[in-house]
Amino acid sequence: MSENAKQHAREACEYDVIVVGAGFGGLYALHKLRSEGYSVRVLEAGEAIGGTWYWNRYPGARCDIESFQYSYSFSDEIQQEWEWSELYAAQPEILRYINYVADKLDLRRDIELNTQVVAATFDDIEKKWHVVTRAGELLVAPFCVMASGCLSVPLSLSLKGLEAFEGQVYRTFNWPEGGVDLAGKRVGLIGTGSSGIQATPRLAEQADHLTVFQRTPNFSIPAHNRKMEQKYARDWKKAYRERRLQALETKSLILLNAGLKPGSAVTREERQEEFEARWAVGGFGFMNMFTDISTNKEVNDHVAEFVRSKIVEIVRDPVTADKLCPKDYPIGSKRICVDTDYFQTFNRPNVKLVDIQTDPIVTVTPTGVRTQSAEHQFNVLVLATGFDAMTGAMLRIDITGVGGQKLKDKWAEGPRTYLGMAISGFPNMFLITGPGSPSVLSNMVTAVELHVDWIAKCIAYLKQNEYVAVEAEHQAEEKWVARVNELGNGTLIPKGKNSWYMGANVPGKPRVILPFLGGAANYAKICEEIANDRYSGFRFI
Ligand code: NA7
Repeated sequence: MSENAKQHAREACEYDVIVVGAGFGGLYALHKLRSEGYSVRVLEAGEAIGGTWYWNRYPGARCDIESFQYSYSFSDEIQQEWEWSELYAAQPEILRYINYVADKLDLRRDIELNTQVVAATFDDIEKKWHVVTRAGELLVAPFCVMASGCLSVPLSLSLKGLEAFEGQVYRTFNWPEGGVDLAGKRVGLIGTGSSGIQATPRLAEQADHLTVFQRTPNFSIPAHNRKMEQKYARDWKKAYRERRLQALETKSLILLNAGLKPGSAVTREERQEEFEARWAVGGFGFMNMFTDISTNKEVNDHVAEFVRSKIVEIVRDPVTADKLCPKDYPIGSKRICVDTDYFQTFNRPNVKLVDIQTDPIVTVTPTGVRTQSAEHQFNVLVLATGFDAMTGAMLRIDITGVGGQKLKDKWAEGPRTYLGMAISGFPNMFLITGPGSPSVLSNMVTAVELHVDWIAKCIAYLKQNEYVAVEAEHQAEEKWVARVNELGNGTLIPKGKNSWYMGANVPGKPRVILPFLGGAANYAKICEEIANDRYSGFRFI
């Protein structure tokens, strides 16, 4: 460390823990670690708290896990007090909930907004992280908790001609607060992932005309969202404790009435009946009806065929219906979508689908988009083109570990973590829902609680034993990475098309399986066993 840096460090603000990000993960980390007596500072790039739910305020933004489950479980008072108005809450309601929690737990006093972390360097002599913000502020702490999100770095789409477009360009990731008046406007939407699929029906209602540019059609299951029924809410609140415990036993940390049989063990007719029943209920339960949908190609093909038959049934124009049918990748290998009236929207007279696989975009023009075969005129372009998932937020910070090792070098061939929570060579840095953990394949709110609780316990163990640092061992990390790859390769996920699960949506990003596919309940047990085994695979200093 240079003399200059040492001088800065002396002037810096010192805390026990620095938390990066004030979304679900960072807020719970603050609450938990502060209640254990540590001084905690949360640094948040946005001008308000909420993370994903602060930024993604596009029309139609909504959670696709039921809100009774996609909410904190650590406080019974909170889960009893808060009232959800719909089965699947929309973004404004989730953001209100997050703010209510922050106020109730008096979290704001330890959060610095408008504070983007640009660098973090481990001082191996002091055993402390030196964290630098964009404004040049330096904060020092022995522990760093990275709650920077899995889908928080949007892809900057390099579309030829975009800068010359004379209308407005909006990104779903950063939709203007207060909304956009689309009345009388011709809108072009690029991207048909979850964001595009949720936005499509709302944009179509508001705009004069909507053109959806689709590169890869997506599988989407109807949400069948509805206003919260009193009885449903009462039942949940009464049974909350046991239902939360049951959810912890599932592979996604979500109660989805998961089927216990493999699809391969029943006849095609029985499967068909189950497909219909699950489609009628809607949501992610559809993908959990059989145990082998993500591993057995024949079963997977059958499920995919059923969803295509539904698309063809819903969409009246057979050419559009055919374009909307995903045909060349397994269902579930790309993140499945849950929608409200997505396919139905293509029956509206003011909505058009352009398949850019067969009719590619040539350029954006000042007045619209030119594809190979046509000129499309727009006043507004909406980009819903996705994120640098799971590693983007870590890698945009200049993170330096022991011996000057850069995280971006260490992860050049793909992320390497132990349990998705720790990185060898980067002591005292913890990741919340990092790559190598089930993370995005599970209920993220429960997943962050599990990680934060584990981290708090690990720090307590370190303190009790008078250590100053904890680090994943290289060997343990190697074995974990191999296990994550092996589990992933045993599924159909690597066959996904441009899937962000594999980093395949980002040009030049290494193609590796990012989440742990062994199931979240199994994963939680492994983490617990490791903790009980005096943190095997970790080295304490
Ligand atoms: P996604 O799911 O990554 O979707 C991005 C969409 O944008 C997808 O349809 C992409 O097509 C499309 N895309 C990306 N780049 C381009 C270019 N260059 N040209 C045309 N189309 C493009 O992101 P979302 O925001 O919808 O959802 C992210 C997660 O948030 C979601 O999974 C939930 O967990 C919540 P592609 O499929 O790559 O061909």
